[in-house]
Amino acid sequence: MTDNKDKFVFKIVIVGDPAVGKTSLIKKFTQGTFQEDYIQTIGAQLSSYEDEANGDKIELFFWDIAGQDTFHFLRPAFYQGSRAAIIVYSLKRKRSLEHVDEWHEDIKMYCGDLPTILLGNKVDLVDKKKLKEKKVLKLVNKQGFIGYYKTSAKTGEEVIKAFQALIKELYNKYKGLRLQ
Ligand code: G3D
Ligand code: MG
Repeated sequence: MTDNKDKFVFKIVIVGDPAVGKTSLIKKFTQGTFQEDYIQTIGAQLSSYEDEANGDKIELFFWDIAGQDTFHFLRPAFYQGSRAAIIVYSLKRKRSLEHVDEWHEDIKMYCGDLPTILLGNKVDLVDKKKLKEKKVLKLVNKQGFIGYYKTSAKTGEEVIKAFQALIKELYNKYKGLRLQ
């Protein structure tokens, strides 16, 4: 019998304003198999994670911005070769939501149309019943994000669910291409 199992390697970028919880979310998700490397020349923190779907291997590399100040010059290298993106804002900081559009523009400029999820992080610090979400839902719709989740890197709420949705989307997309 032939072994028809595939191996997929995906680069995923995680962007958003400083201190919204990008690094904490990656840590929370990749915990257990956590490995990290800091690529000083391009100011990125790299974490890897291994997953499986239908016996196929999926290897993920999360690229997280480390120094925000010098980031401007390093954008092309940071974004190059990404297959999906995660945009994070903080439910505690309104301004970080206003910048989501700009982060998305960046992604589109360097990578074209990537499967992207939006995370409203630090949900543990807010009263969910009091959140006004009309604006954000409109944005999700307009930008064509494949998902929107209110996460907490602290409690873990919705973290696995959000990341798994993105991984599933990627797997189905590339598995489909390979089967053609
Ligand atoms: P960044 O990578 O986007 O810059 P970090 O953000 O992951 O470094 O997080 C910034 C701060 O917010 C950290 O606190 C971190 O612990 C906190 N944080 C991140 N996510 C959450 C969350 O979901 N809930 C709560 N309550 N805090 C969160 P410090 O104090 O270390 O600066
Ligand atoms: Mg960080």
